[in-house]
Amino acid sequence: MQQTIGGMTNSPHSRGDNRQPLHTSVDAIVVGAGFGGLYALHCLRRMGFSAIAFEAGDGVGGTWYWNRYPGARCDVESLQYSYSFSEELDQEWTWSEKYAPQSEILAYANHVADRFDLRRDIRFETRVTEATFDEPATRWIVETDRGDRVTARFCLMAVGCLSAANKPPFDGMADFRGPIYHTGEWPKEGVDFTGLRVGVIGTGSSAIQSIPLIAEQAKALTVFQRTPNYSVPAYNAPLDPEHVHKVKADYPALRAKARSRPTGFYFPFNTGSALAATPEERRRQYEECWKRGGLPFLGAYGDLLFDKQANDTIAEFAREKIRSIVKDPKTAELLCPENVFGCKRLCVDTSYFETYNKPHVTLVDVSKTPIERFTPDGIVVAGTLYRLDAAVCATGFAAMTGAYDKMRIAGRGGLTLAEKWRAGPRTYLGMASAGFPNLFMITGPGSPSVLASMIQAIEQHVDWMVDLMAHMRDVGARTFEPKVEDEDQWVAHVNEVSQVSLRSTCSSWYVGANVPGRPRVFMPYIGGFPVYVQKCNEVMDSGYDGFIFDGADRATNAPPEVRLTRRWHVPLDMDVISPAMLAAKRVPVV
Ligand code: N01
Repeated sequence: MQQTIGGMTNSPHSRGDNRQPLHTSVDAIVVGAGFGGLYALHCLRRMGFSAIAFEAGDGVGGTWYWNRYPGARCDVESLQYSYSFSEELDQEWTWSEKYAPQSEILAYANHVADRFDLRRDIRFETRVTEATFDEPATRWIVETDRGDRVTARFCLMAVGCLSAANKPPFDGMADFRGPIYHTGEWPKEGVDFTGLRVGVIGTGSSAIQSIPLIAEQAKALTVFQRTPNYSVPAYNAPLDPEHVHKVKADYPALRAKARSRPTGFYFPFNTGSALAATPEERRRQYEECWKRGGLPFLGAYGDLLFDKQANDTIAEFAREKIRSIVKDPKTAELLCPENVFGCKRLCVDTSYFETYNKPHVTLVDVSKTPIERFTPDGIVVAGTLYRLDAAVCATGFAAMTGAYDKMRIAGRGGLTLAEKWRAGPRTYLGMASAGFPNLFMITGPGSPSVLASMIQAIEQHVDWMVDLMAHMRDVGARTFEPKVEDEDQWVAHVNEVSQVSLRSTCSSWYVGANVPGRPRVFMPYIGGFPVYVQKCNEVMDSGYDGFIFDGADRATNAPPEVRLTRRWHVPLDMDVISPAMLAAKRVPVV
């Protein structure tokens, strides 16, 4: 049985090495060695910058290192959920399933680290505690919990959007006799629930993926649900080698198509209106899309996330599916969400709703009577004790900004990022924040990030950032940072575009509503990936409009040399521009 610390099992990613603290200086420090950090190291090295990455885990992979819970897998098809920067890498790696499991994605991250020889620049089991901008020296001083003190001209935050676990402090947790796990910090050696009474708190993506597998092992499973979620079947299966061969025969074509889609990945998308279709046509379309499964179900019509009436039609269809699967009508009703379909991040499952037909699985509604407390023997809700041997908090993350909150980041005049972002994150293009010179945020708040395919979003950011660094070297600039007025305009624009989408209307982690006390601001940029990429290209081509350069000995407003960013200068696929993209381009939404 795991040891519990403060009521929550401390993830056993212990320190193996005894290295000496680093006291050195480099061109760039990268915080995190997930997909963002790995690609940043690769590009920095390619462009001749020296760099060191610090990583809290004892291996690479970030999200895919920490989220080892049963059933964890991607929900963007594997053939697209991968780096696109290397044609050789695309050709040599072969995914086994439509949606790869966590272990395979982690193996891929390790393969990338080895293939591009990235490990030698990573210091593992090391958490960055402070990053302070030394104004006279115009350098960042980065300190870690291992006593490292490294200075660098640039700091690239590759800390992830969903990496700071949300651990609600339920009363009595420390008294609970069994282990308490968090899905986002799953023990490396796995967990065997055989013969145990298990409780799962939460019904988001992590819970929906893990519940069916936990139920296969547990003697009894109790799920504590605050808000039901919509979920579409994954229809996961081994990949057909013929299909893989066809994709590999022209991988760049698939990558180009993906880049021009609002989500940054390719799937069939119908721009028509759900309301213009007859009820029979709609049903046919929904049934057809349901059979394809996964997130592309949301592409059934173009107005589903923009018109409440249109959304009602897909929401009712999804509720009917739940009622047709779950045999007990009371449980089925509890599992039926009432909110906007796709407002919270849509889940993708394998046998989630079917699991509630098993006699040893119980659903407990905690929407009106919250979890009261843990006792040594289990969890109490509305005066009833649910006896448990182990508990799983599938309670998500302090999204988008949580990982930044874990460090003390001090910019000009000692202002900390936490102070600056008290009322919500403020960035220009989701990449940089005024007052924090030479600090990049990979997939930061205000960029498409979680609303696009993450790996594509990471690559576009890193390419753009490293090109900016190379430009500064070209012109002899010491620092860059956004102008306050451009940042203000971008923050207002991100907010304005979000209002167009029904996604801004519910209590999701997109708006920080899942963690009490966080400001309620729609954090990712919802204008669509190509619109955003085009904006970044325009800013770059104009000589970095909206940024101030300091110390340049040559003109900084001349168009910079386009290096890594060349592959992002692609034409938009106008057929699939969504209403949010039209709003982003300030075209009336129809
Ligand atoms: O977290 P969540 P997640 N008492 O925030 C509940 C990505 N991801 O880890 O909805 C009781 O979605 C909370 O209830 P409510 C994906 O982007 C991707 O599941 O706030 N319950 C909710 O039910 C995803 O969206 C994959 O009312 C409490 C749950 O805990 C994101 O990560 C797989 C509570 C948290 O759900 C986050 O997903 C997994 C409390 N005090 C994750 N506090 C893929 O498929 C919270 N909850 C790729």
